[in-house]
Amino acid sequence: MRTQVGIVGAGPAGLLLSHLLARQGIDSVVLECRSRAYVEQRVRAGVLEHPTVELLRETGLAARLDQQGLAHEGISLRFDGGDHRIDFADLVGRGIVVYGQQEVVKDLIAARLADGADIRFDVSDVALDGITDAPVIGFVDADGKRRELACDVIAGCDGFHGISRAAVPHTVHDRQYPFAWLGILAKAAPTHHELVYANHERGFSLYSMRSPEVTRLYLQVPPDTDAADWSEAQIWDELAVRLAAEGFVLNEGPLIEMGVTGMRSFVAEPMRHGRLFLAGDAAHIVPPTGAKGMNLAIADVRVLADALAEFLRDHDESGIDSYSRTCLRRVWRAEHFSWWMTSMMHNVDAADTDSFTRQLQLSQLRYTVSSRAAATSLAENYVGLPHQAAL
Ligand code: FAS
Ligand code: PHB
Repeated sequence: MRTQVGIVGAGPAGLLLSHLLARQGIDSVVLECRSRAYVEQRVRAGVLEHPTVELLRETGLAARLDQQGLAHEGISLRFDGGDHRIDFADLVGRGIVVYGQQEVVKDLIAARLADGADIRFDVSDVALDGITDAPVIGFVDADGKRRELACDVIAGCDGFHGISRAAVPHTVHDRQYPFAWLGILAKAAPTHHELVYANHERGFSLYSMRSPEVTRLYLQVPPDTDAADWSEAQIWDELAVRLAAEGFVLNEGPLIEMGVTGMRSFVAEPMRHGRLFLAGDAAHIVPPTGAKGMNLAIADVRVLADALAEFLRDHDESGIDSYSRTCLRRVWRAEHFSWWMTSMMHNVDAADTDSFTRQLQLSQLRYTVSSRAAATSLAENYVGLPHQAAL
C-alpha cells in the first residue's frame, strides 16, 4: 500500500487531519485499532471552543453541530454558597458550543467515508519504521492480513496510550494531581442553561449537559477511585451537596455512562522527529477543567495539515520545520490555563478547610468574578484564543 500521509488513530486529531489534508489535495490512510462503533460511542469531551466551531463550519463539518449543538454565552463559578456568572458575550464577544466529542467523531467519520477515504478500523500490531527518511507503517488488517503502508510522512494521532510518542526522542513535562473526576452521563433534563463549576469544601463538582434530555456531571474524587466504589444514590447525594445554591434544582435520572478520569498535565517535546509528526493527546494531556483537550488536538492538526500540504505539494519545508514550535506555544497556553482552573477549583485537602491554599483559592475566585480584567482573562482563554493568535 502507498499514500502520502499515514495517520495512526481515528480520534478527533486523526480524522480531522485526514479531512483537512483531503481539502488540500493530499491523500492519507487512517489506521485505527478499535472498531468504528467503539470510537463513535466513547464518551469524552463536551465543549467546543469558538475557533474549533469556526473551523468545523469553514470545512463543511458543522451541519449537525449547528442543529444539535448548544450555544453558550457564559459559565458560572459557584463558591461561598453563591453563583457568579462569567459573561463571555459581554467580555469577549464570543462563546462556546456544547456538543459531545463522540458526535464530532461521528460527523468526521461520516464525512471522510462519504469522500471515499481509506479508514481501517480494528487493525492491530501497528509498527512504525523508516521514520527519518522512508516511512513505512506495518500492521495487521481487520481480516488478519499483515500489510505495509509506505508513506511520505506519518502523523501520530494515537492518543496518550498510543505507540507514536515512543518513536520520537523527547523531553517529558509531567504533573499528576492528587484527585480524579468521577463523571456520569444521566438521562435527566438539564435544569440550568449553562455550565456550573463549583468549588465546595467537600470538593469540586461540574454541572454540564449534552442535550435537552441528557445531563453531564462530574465529582472530584480521590485519585485511586474505582467507579464501583460509588452507588448511584451516593453520587446524586454528593452532587446535591456540592452544587447546592439558591434556586438551583438538580434533576436526577438513570445513568447512561459512568467513569473515572485521571487528572494530569503532560507535554512531550518536540512533536516531530524526521517524517513523524505527533498531534493531540499523543503529545500532550491537560486536566479537563479548562475543556481544552480535544480543542488542542484540533488546533494541532490545523497547523499540521497546512505544513504537510506545503511540504508535499509545494516542496516548502518551512511549515514542517516550525510545526512543533508553533503548536507548543498554544499547548503551553492551554496547559497553563487548565492548571490554573484546576488549582482554583479543586479543594486539595477536604479535611483542611482553612488551609493557606484554600484561602488563596477563595481569594482568586473572588477576584476573578469581581474584576472585569480578571474575568476577561478567564473568558478569552475558555472560549479559545484565535488559532492565529501570537502566543
Ligand atoms: P484520542 O485518544 O481521542 O484518539 C486516539 C485514537 O488512536 C483512539 O481512537 C485510539 O483507539 C487510537 N489508537 C491508539 N493506539 C493505537 C494504535 N497503536 N494503532 C491504531 N490506533 C491507535 N477533553 C475535554 O476537553 N473535556 C473532557 O471532559 C475530557 N474527558 C476525557 C475523558 C477521558 C476518559 C479521556 C481519556 C480523555 C478526555 N478528554 C477530555 C480529552 C480528550 O477529549 C482528548 O483530548 C481527545 O480525545 C484528543 O483527541 P486525539 O488526540 O485524537 O486522541
Ligand atoms: C463536559 O461537558 O464533558 C465538560 C465540560 C467542561 C469541562 C470538562 C468536561 O471543563
